[in-house]
Amino acid sequence: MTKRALITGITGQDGSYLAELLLSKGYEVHGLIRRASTFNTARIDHLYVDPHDPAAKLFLHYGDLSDGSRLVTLMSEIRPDEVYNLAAQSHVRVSFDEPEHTADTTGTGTVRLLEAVRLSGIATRFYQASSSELFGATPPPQSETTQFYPRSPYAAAKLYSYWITKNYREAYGLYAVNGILFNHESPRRGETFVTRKITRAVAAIKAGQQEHVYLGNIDSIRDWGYAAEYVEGMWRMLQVDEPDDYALATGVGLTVRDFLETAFEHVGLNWEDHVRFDERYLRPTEVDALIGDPSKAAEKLGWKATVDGHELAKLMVDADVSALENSGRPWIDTVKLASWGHE
Ligand code: NAP
Ligand code: F7E
Repeated sequence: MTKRALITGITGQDGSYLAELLLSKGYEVHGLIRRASTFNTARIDHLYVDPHDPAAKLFLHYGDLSDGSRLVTLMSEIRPDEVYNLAAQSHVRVSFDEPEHTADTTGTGTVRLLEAVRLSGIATRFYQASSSELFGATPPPQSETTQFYPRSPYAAAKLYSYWITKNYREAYGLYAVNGILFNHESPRRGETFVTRKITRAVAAIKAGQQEHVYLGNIDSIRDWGYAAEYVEGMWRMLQVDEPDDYALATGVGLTVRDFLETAFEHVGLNWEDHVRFDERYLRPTEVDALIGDPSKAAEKLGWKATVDGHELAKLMVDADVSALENSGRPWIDTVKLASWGHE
């Protein structure tokens, strides 16, 4: 029987890789997309097949996490076996500017979707995109049992989503899990997250199109992995018998400064010649260090990150350099990860 999945946030970085993964596994994939005045499907355009074609396996539906009745309708129409809730206002710095909107989508949006699942009465497995931002001020290493201490409106909204997911599991017996994912990046990463901002700047500086890039705090530490590997972990979380929560991470932390050094060196440049400070990129409260302990995922799911932060920096620089040279689109980098066995 063909399995059916619903992905919210399918137009985002993770949604696009997850859609690729599930299609490669033979799933029928349904994605929630927001109506916008310009197209917002660039990351998944390469997967699109006209729905009139009998071979079509990807179907897109307009909707929004702020619109609960639409979510109820979609759940009963699609009747998915698996729901992946990846949609969110996901930018930490922006959440300080738009705290209420962030609470509504990143927080309350989750309970709207969980209610739609519950009311549908369908035996759906539910994945919630939780975040290492939950740990915030608690020092590393961080794992599933580490105390949460959110440091932004984004993290506070994700904290609500984490607990409401757990509560629906305990209260209603839903198969609902939290994937507590540490930072994961790729050539498809949004352009205003620090890694992609850096790798795009490296490409532009190398091409002589700009001289400087302006950044905020470059002393913070993050555990950066490759997004294409992390969606495999999400899928594995929904394949085990009992629902549980898992952290996904590489286990290694780098400073933003380390990432800068590797990215600039990769094209023969010295980062110190090109990086300037701008206080507008500082956050009112910063998360100083996130380094995950992924041993539970390794033991129970057989999941392990294979790409480290340095490799990731080089891979992203290469994609942005080649995108600039060829006017290509960096998100069409259909991933070949032989180790996962889903070519
Ligand atoms: P992303 O690239 O920012 O994608 C976010 C997705 O959510 C986009 O498809 C966006 O649609 C959609 N969205 C935003 N608001 C929505 C709303 N109100 N209704 C419906 N859809 C909405 O994020 P990502 O990096 O792929 O991350 C996926 C999820 O994992 C997010 O929940 C994020 O918070 C979480 N997470 C990410 C990381 C990471 O390092 N990447 C780590 C931990 C957790 P548009 O394209 O229309 O804007
Ligand atoms: O910042 C510093 C910044 O915005 C990383 C999201 O996917 O991962 C992500 O959140 C670090 C921070 O990611 C700039 O202060 C310096 O210390 O790339 P980021 P994030 O805040 O870690 C978590 C796990 C999520 O869940 C989120 O959804 O870099 N930094 N200068 C900067 N950051 C940005 N964006 N821009 C700068 O100019």
